[in-house]
Amino acid sequence: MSHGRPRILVPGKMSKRVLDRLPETFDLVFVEAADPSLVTPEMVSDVQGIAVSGKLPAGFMDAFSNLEIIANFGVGYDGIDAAHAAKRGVVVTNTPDVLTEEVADTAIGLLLNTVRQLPAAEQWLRQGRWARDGAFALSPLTLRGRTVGLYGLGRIGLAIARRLEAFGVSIAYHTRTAREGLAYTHYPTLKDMAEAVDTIIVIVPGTEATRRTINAEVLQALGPQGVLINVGRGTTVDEAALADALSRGVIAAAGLDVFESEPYVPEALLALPNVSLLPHVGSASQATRNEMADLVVDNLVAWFDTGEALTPVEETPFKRKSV
Ligand code: NAP
Ligand code: 8YV
Repeated sequence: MSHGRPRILVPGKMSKRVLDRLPETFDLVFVEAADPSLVTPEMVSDVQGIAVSGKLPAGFMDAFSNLEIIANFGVGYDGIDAAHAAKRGVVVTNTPDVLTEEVADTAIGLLLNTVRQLPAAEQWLRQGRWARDGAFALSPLTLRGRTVGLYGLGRIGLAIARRLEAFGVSIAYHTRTAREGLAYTHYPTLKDMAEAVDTIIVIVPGTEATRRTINAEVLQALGPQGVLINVGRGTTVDEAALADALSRGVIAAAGLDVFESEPYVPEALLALPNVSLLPHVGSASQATRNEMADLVVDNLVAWFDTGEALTPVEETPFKRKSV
């Protein structure tokens, strides 16, 4: 260990603000990716913390003998094997709350883009077609009179629901546990909710339990006026089933900010006119990304200063052993 300052490893890409702030408190070391074959003998015992944006598999954690903390840039930590970290006594932190309102704003924007075809309308104008060919076609869909089912009603889901109230739509949700004190209808199963609503917004974490749960059966239940919005994780949607449903009119339209194999988007989805696509920009304003970056760094500083992380994930509610 050098200079008595904890050594933090950054595998792969990381926010510039995190990289600017970390050297105030820590010694830094970098590898191109979270690949155990890139770990040098010095890193094995020197590295006490990792700051990561993206994937960090169990095998990479196991390469370090004195690892204490993994600070994830993002509230979703599906890229990190948190159960394995828990077994090893390594704390994992994420960035809840600071991005909630931004992601909820994005979800509403994507919903309106999808239902009212606003990106296509702008293209019509930019391509000179308004002057040449006349008015853009009326949108077959409207938000008016819709019933929106939120798949997930946590921090971000609730912020989306609060915004939807102002739009005058009916609101329902599916989670494993009903939330008390809310007027929204709770459905204990996703299929039952899909049958009852005409719009689903996915905002659950990407876990084994949510994996490909938006499948052919659920899309069939959503129906021909159905709209699917996904701002959670791409793994929650069976993308082949979705492309098939969109191409055959099983549902009407979809708006997607997240994909199973980012940054790659299935050709079958790119080819469809009734999909609005965004490149995972839910939290992507400078202001919100700055707050996320600060929380990554502040978690590491708090851990080594006070022995407690600010926002540990539920699997790793640990305190530091030696402060
Ligand atoms: P959160 O507060 O933990 O909420 C998660 C919600 O999902 C809870 O209502 C939870 O309710 C529900 N849920 C979890 N597992 C479920 C299951 N198997 N079946 C049904 N419901 C389930 O998380 P959050 O802060 O709102 O963030 C949610 C997710 O959004 C993140 O994990 C991340 O993947 C995604 N996200 C995306 C972007 C973006 O840029 N597009 C940005 C930020 C976050 P129960 O536990 O009662 O089931
Ligand atoms: C980020 C996100 O884009 O917080 C999350 O879970 O999906 C987004 O805010 C991502 O984590 C940064 O790579």
